Amino acid sequence: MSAKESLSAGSSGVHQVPLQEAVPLQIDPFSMDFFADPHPAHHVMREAAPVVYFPMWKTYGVARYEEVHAVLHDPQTYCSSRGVGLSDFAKEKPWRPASLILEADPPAHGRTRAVLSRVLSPAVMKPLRESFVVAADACVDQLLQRQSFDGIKDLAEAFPLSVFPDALGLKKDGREHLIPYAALVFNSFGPPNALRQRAQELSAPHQAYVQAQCQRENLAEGGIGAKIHACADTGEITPAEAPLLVRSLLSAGLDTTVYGIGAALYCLARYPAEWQRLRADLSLARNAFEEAVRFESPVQTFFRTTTKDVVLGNTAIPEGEKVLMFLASANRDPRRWDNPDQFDITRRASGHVGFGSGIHMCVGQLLARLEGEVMLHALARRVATLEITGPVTRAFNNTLRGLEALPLTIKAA
Ligand code: 8QM
Repeated sequence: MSAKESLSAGSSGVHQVPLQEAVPLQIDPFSMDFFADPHPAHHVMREAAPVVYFPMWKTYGVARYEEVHAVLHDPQTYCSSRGVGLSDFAKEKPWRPASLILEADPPAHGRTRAVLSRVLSPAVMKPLRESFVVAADACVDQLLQRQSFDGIKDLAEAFPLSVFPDALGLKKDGREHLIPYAALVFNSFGPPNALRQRAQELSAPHQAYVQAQCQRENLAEGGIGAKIHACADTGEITPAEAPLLVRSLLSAGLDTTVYGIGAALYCLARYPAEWQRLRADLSLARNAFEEAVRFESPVQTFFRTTTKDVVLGNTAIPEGEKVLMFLASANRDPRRWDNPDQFDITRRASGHVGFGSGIHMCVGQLLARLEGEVMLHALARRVATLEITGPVTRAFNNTLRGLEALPLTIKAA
């Protein structure tokens, strides 16, 4: 029996399905051309095979919903503790101390996850809603006065910046570091290309800011940051772990919602019929945001590392290999979705992997959805038309997909 056949035989030795090869692709999924329009390449990857290979970066890849979902739901085989970027922590020192939640596996992951899950729970979200509504209204009010503005800077960034740092309990000083720090984090999941290298070169002041703001004395009483530190008093986490868990929220909690709200705005501006459906039924705001996350997938990719030889999609992957999950491609896989390239705010968007899936699924998803829902609700209530009135420019990042600028003109309802 050949090595291939014996691998596919499984423990029972009954099924003798010959294994496929991971199809090598010359595509660079971290190139500017790819980022400019990833959808044709996603299609090529999905059609090529269930598992593909990128010789350029020595990584396997999965672009169909089924395999992405399977990898996300088997954390024992596809681990996170060796990093969820291209760098393998078993071979390379991480660029910053590893995240205690993102870059951890069970059982260690369960303890830190429980802490962040509690400080971002429905009970904590409930009192935040009212202040978020006030902030969203104020933001929309001000934009209605101006009529023409940048949907990214003046809305997608301005709104989360007006609510998230306060919810965390951050000092007013130095908040301008938050978005550049997040851009650094997300570029750093990628390969050592120009985007990653440039971000790393400019990183020192952003890292110093974040490091300091994670300390207990810099976090306001009553905020989410203080709630994390309080868990060190009960012994659930150590005092040394608390700042690192605050760092996770500073890394993942702001830019992601900026990109998510930016995605929703870009979708609603491009699809006026969907915008009018939202205006006619404000209760669609939450699902409209969800559909925008599916449609644009602000977080495009993540890696896992195999902990053993494994067969996935009838393809053998050896131990110690990186597997790149194309979340954005899974979110538009026609094997899973009807009319995947259609933005439909009434679609059953649940099941998309824009927030991940399984044990690592976004722990801040309630906060993200709250921000998205409240902003879309405020817009749809007050704004009659939403028009793109200038050049749309793209932001380039190894992990995040979104816009640099979105010139908009709005008219009051
Ligand atoms: C991405 O530092 C962290 O724990 C962390 C960083 C980035 C993310 C998540 C967690 C997925 C949003």
